[in-house]
Amino acid sequence: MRTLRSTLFSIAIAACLAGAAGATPVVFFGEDAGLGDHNGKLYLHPNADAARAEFMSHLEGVGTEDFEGLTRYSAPPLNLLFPGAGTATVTGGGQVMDDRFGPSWNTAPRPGEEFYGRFAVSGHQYLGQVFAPGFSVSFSDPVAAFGFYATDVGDFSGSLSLGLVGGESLVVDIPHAINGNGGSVLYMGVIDVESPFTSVRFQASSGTDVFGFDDLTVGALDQVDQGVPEPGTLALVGVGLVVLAVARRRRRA
Ligand SMILES: [Ca+2]
Ligand SMILES: [Ca+2]
Ligand SMILES: [Ca+2]
Repeated sequence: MRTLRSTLFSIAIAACLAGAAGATPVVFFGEDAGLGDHNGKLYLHPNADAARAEFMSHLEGVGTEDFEGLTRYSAPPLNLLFPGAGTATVTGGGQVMDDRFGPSWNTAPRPGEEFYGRFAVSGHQYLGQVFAPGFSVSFSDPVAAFGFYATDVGDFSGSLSLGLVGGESLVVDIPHAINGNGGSVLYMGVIDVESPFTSVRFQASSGTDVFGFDDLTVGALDQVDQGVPEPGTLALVGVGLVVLAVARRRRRA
């Protein structure tokens, strides 16, 4: 109990400091538990979809990369175009996968349309075989919004977080399950109108997890509406999310 209380206290202090610095991004997050590796693709993921819908409701005219138009097995660096926000370069590991097939070194068809818990959320193609820490995206111009679906995050110990680089660089916790079922689906979106960022970089506390990503959305500052909650409210929402994550991790422990 002592640990939880001091953790919450630290979080509250951190939230206040973040609020004072005016650099708190708005975070939209939802996660649906997977069926386990080798048990097929999770087609219904209402929590993740709800987070995406809320994130997208604050954006207008943004582009989303669904990986359907890219050549199967092409690998980073990948150059992507996001209308109204410029170009983006994906670097790091992974390859464009089709979930009806395995990766380039094992192209046998996958009847369950999942490969060790990873699959496309839209269509059949996605950025797969991404090993921790994940990948980085650098933008041609500063952006204020970034969102993505990820599959198979957290079926090992270790947590994944997202660094926003440029402006006021900071790391945003991704409150995903730890040691959960393989094949989970999560959505996370961040909007930071006060501190647009020039790149995002995933960071992992452990190197054993492998992920899939799909439907990357990027928004410039002028594509974000003015209805985004004030940072004060946000700090509270952030505390709520972290408290939930802490409680969940404690339950698992
Ligand atoms: Ca896709
Ligand atoms: Ca897995
Ligand atoms: Ca995984």
